[in-house]
Amino acid sequence: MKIEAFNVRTVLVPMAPHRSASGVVVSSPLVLLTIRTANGVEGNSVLFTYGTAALKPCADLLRNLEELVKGKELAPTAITDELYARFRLLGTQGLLGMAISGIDMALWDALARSKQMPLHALLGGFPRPLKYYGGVGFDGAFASAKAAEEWAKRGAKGIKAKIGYPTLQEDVQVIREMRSAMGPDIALMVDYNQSIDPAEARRRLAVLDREGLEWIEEPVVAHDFAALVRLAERTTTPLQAGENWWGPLDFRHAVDRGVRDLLMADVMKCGGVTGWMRIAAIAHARSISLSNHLWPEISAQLMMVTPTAGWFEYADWWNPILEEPLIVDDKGFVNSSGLPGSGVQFNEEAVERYAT
Ligand code: SMN
Ligand code: MG
Repeated sequence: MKIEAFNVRTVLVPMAPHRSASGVVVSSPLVLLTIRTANGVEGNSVLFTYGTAALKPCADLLRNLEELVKGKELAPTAITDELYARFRLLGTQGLLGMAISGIDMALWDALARSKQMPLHALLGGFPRPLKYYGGVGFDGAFASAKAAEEWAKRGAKGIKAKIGYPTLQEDVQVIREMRSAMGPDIALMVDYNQSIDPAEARRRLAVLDREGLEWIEEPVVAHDFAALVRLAERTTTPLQAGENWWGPLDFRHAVDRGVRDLLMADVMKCGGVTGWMRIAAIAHARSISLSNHLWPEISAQLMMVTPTAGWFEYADWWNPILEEPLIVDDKGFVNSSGLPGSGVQFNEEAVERYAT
């Protein structure tokens, strides 16, 4: 089955502003990639550029990569490895890493659809329910508590707050008000989004350690593995990291360096399905829990075949452009839609409405 063409579109999906200590997302700028094969099977993927500045460059890059993939057999792993090898001189982080991951996701989607199987089944797994947590923005104690209460009402088993406020006292206040709004039985995670330096992190984490948190995420810049290891040595609460690492080699470097509490992979940065499966093997060999970062539909497929799968991060931001978004039950679990492929089927009317 040969690859025939790419179709690359861009949309801006409206959403309630989502703040973090490292910036605010006011709408989702998405590049939608569809790869068509010669016998008519298509595969889709979504790339999220965080802000609009990178939206068109990312789409252009994908269009320019089409000629390297067109005419090849639909063999996702082989094509992805070839693309990484082809760009050794330029480097495969940033937009290029996102583009290759997006191509990989769309190729795997097409392959699973061609076999009429959900992706998890193609990868050898069962459709099992995944325990999820919902996210709360960097909106201060009052709004964070309100949002936590809403997630709790929906049945979420965990809730993650953005922190990294100007003072430690504000971080603690957000945590305590959320805790009193959501009750004692739901897990509470916090995410600094890389916003403090190692010395400040040492000071803050020593205090947060007494708050009964499920994890503390990305306190310092994502690639400062040495600082993460030093912090983990002093902190009882597990540290979470990985959403900004660029593929299996970054994960290997982090784990080799001693970053070993909890891992989180972002399927658009880590090399798509191909990268994820290799990272899942690293996590498995070390008995480290692996979670997803966003990309709910395809990540659910991958978490179902991840031996050390941990908490599932759920978000509904991109639901407006999907035909069948992931199903969330009121018991705190997400379930696969059972669609063939990765679960990413575009709602064409919505795509037209939000086109840029
Ligand atoms: C995150 C970052 C930016 C946008 C959405 C979510 C994040 C997370 O760090 O862990 O969910
Ligand atoms: Mg995060």
